[in-house]
Amino acid sequence: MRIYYHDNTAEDQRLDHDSGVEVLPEAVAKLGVLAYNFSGAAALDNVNSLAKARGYKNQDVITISPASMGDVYEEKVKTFYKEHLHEDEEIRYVVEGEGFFDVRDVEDRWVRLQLDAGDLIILPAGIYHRFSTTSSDYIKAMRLFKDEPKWTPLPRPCDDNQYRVEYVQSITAN
Ligand code: KMT
Ligand code: NI
Repeated sequence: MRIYYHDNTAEDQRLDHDSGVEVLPEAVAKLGVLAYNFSGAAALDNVNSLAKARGYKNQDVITISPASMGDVYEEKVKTFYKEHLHEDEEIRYVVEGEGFFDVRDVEDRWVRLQLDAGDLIILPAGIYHRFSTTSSDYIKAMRLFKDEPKWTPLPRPCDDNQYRVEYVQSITAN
């Protein structure tokens, strides 16, 4: 996993957009974002233990690529890249391929987390974020959820949303 500030240029979202300024794991932890790497023989056991500990009983696997999605791929990729939040955690484990998760920091800058196979990310409820495939156009990811998936993306702005308000309080309190 690499973490850096996005360069904020508007070219193809699938490019690296690396500003050259690295962001430390501790800095993203302060945003409530948790990142892990589970690889090797025990990887799936580790993912399952984490899921269990957080009360996630269900999972599915999504493959995002032109081969698996056909004509709707381009459209889906654009949709994932629209800034939004959720009222629940978003947990993703990269099984194969790679992807970018961009999250807003306290100064509203985009922090980009480039995830590779074995990387797992937990985004807290209420954080503004977006997702993109990379120039490889391929990711296979496990999505963990409790009962019914609550993945409805609420587009920015939704600053008065209760989960947003609580999230902002949680990161400004420390
Ligand atoms: C999301 O919510 O943006 C996604 O699920 C993206 C695909 S999972 C790598
Ligand atoms: Ni999301």
